[in-house]
Amino acid sequence: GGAARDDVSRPGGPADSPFVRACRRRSVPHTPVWFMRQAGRSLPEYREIRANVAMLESCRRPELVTEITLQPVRRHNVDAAILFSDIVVPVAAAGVDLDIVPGTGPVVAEPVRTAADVQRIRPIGRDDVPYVDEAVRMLVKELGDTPLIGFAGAPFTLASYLVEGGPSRTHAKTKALMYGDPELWHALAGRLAEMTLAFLRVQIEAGVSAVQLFDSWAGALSEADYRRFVLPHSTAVLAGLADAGVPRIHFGVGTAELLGAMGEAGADVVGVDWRTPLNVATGRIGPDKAVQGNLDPCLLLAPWPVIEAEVRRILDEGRAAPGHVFNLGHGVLPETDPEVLTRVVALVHELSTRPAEG
Ligand code: 1CP
Repeated sequence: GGAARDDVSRPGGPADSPFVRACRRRSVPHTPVWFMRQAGRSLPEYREIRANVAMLESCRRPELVTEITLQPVRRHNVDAAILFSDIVVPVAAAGVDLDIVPGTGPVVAEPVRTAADVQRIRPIGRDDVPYVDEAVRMLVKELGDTPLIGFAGAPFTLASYLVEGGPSRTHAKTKALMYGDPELWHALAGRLAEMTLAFLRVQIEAGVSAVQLFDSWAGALSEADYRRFVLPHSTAVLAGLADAGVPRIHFGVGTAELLGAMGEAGADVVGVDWRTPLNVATGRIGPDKAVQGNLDPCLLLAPWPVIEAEVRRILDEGRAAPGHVFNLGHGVLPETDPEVLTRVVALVHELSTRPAEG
């Protein structure tokens, strides 16, 4: 509704935060920073609260989602919160029988093979994910001026779990379906795009300040295949949110060759992993989009002086972009010392603080 949007657009509010301003390529008091998987197993308070609750179950309890989402914000002074959830939450809500297995990840009981399997993936709306709507509303109140990022999995990455039946290194079954039966592939990806668009709209209606579309495994494809099999569907999601009023971040791993195409899908911000320096990435993405990244999560296990030098390098390379959101190149590893994350936030803020304008 208009009232809610007006409220969050107030000066100093989440829509005017350094994070959202950087996404929109506006001036910022400091480079904003958050971490993919900032909520999770690196935090003892997370391990404690999750001890007796299964992953999917925890995503369906708004009070628990709120507490887990706030944990890294309290601890690290990050510039944004990300909703605690998983990319398969809307897929389960659409009627697919799946579970998140500890130590493995999402496992699908009956992998998608036929047009009938695709038909069984039901359209979703707010009433299918009331716990997400409720958690976002609670969080927006609790977070005050700190923006909340909503997210979803992109059609290719979701399709990979559905076709493989679980995590995969090669995505061989997914590619076999894509190359062998393009019509079925497009039916599946099209349906997942509709689901994802609806799911992100629920989060935006409930008040998130930005959305991130995770196409974590898109880097498995050549640019030509990405453009043919994936880009139209990711575009349906991101370009479909052009009127939604919040910045759209599009992220994948190993996507050096895809950065330009991923930006074309309708992103305001393109996520970059550690393999591509941010100045090189900006050359590929173009001057009209911000970048997010790109510290190697493994570097957080190195001695502090090594981390400090890398943070400096990334901030320097990020100056080539019209907007930079500092992040890792992929998610926080569970063995990361959380105190190192807190120090990185402080260092990014200190090194990037600019004198006030005017
Ligand atoms: O029991 C547990 O604790 C399971 C571990 C776990 C957690 C903490 C999983 C299973 N998902 C999550 C939360 C989660 N998933 C978040 C948390 C929010 C935050 O960042 O703080 C997010 C953003 C996701 C999204 C997600 N899930 C992605 C995209 C991001 C990425 O890392 O690339 C993907 C690919 C998944 C699938 C998934 N879910 C869980 C695992 C272990 C995996 C990966 C499995 C694989 O390797 O394929």
